[in-house]
Parts: sequence; structure tokens; C-alpha cells
Amino acid sequence: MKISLPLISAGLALLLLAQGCARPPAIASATPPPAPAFASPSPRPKKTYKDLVVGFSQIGSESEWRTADTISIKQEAARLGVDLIFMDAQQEQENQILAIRTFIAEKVDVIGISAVVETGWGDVFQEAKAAGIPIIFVDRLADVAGDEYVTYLGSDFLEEGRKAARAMVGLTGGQAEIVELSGTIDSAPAVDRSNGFRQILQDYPGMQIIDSESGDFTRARGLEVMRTMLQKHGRSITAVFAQNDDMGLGAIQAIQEYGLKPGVDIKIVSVDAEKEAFEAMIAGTLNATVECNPLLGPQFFDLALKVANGEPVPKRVPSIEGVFYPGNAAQILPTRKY
Ligand code: GZL
Repeated sequence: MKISLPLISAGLALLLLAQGCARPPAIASATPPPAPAFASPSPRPKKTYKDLVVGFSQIGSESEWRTADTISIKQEAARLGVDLIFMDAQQEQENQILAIRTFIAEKVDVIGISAVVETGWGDVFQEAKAAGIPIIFVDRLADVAGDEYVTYLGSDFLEEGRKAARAMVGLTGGQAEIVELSGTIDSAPAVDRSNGFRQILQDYPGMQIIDSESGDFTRARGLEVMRTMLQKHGRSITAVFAQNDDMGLGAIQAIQEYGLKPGVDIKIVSVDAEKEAFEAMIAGTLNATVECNPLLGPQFFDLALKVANGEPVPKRVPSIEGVFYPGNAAQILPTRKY
């Protein structure tokens, strides 16, 4: 942290005063010498992007969404000239705890983190607070006290689940036997997308979730889980809610292997709105994708600089997102950035 000269002189003066050797030898006179006038310390100079040091703990590289999110953060840091310490946790919570402790030791100005799961963080966020380093949650929030972080930038996962259910109702006329491929167990998107989806289905008794299993947000696990679902339930499945496009694309392959037509025999709704989801909608194998924007780099560093300079920021900064269908997928695909 830089201290401007006036502060040093005031600090030195206070120190010298405390040692009783700052004051010049008093000359006997009728009137006492004027009290030393200290210039009020000038405010600390504002940080700029060029002298901002940010630690970011990323979850891993489990999906195309995550890859796009990482690219957005790294490219924006390079564009702005921010000193970014980026640590990939490979989906392990203990690696994220280690990353935060590393950032504290490095005395970064701000810590950003996408929390792999909601619970089990121990005291690590309190440690950052005690070290005077503000925390910004990006993408996924952890279940921690409100005074342990400054702000949360990310999607409304509950609303994403509601949007997926509304799309599914529209695609099936309110009659469906649904299997759910959920995300990483105990992760905020998995918990909230499931809850949001079920909130809407309460009003549609003809929409039944007959099975649900985590595919951990990966394409490979989505393929495996959907194969298992087809072995268990066969043709009674009429719809799939995949909590991200990667698992949805895995499910499409499993349905094709089974001899059914994905998007026709079994309606599929997924989340993220990746390019490959648009390609699947154009091919007729996916029926809708709910957007979840990973391009959070610009918003994150804007918040980080404000937080580093002690400026007020909202406690919650939502992303703006839509729902996409096959009808205009070919027209929109060229505009997609991830
Ligand atoms: C959502 C994000 C999820 C994506 C998945 O914001 O955390 O994690 O939906 C990603 O694709 O793996």
C-alpha cells in the first residue's frame, strides 16, 4: 500500500512527538509558541487497474461454460493491466481454501472466488476479513455470513430453474415424465436450479420428475447418467431437464444410442446457452436452452477496483439472461461469444 508524503511526515511527527524530541527548544517568551499545525493527511491515492492486485480462485474446467468464464476473467485482466493471480481448484474445495490463504499471504487487494460448493468453508473467509482483504463472489455464492463478503456477481439460478420449467411446460403441454440431470452436488446452481424447476411444476400435476441424479456438470457424466436412466425407465421418459448444456449434450448421445430421437421422442431443456447448444437446436436434438452468462470478467474487475478504493457497491449484482429456442437459433449462433 502506498503512503503519500504528508502522511509520512505526520506519522513521523507523531512518532517524534511521542519520543518528546520533535519540539524545538522553547525560548522563554510571554506568549507560548503556537501549537504545531499538522496538515490533515491527504486521502490515500486512488488505485488504478494498473496497480491493482487481484487473486481469483476458479472452480476448474468442468464445462465449456467454465472455460468461457476463465477466458473472460484472464482476458479482461490483461486488457486492463491488472496483476491477476489465478488459481484453478480442479473442482476441489480444499484447493480453493488453500488459494484464499495464498492470496492473503500475498496481500492482494481483492479476492474473487466462484465457490465450488455452498458449505464446508470453515473460517477461511473470516481469515480474509481479518487480513482486511475484501471477498467478491463471482458466479457461485457460498453459504457464509453477509459480513464475510462485499458483493456477489452472478446469475439468478433459482430463476434459471423456473425458466427451464416454463419452457418444459410449453414444450410438453403440461404432460411429461421427466428425468433431471443435476449439477455438482451442494453447488449453488444445482441446488437453486432444482428448486426453481420444482416451484413451477407445483402448478402442473401432469409434470412428474420420475428420477434425478448428478452429472457433475460434465458431458461425460451426463452421458453415463442418461444411459443409466434409459436402462431404468426406458420409453417412459418423455423429457430431460439437464442443468447445463454439457450434460444435455451427453444425454442427447445416450438417447440416440438407445434408438430414440432426442428433441422429438424425448424433449430436452438445458442451461447455459453455449454455442454447441445452439448447434443442437439447429439439428433438432435440443428443444431449449436457458442462458447463464459466463462472460463476467468486465463486471468483476469493475467491482474489484471500486471495492479496492472503498467505493460502495451493491451486495448483489445479477447477470442479464434470456431463453433460446430452435426457431431463431441459426440467426443468433454467429453472435454468440461462448
Ligand atoms: C453456473 C455455473 C455452472 C454452469 C455449468 O453459473 O456455475 O457451472 O451452468 C458450470 O456449466 O460447470
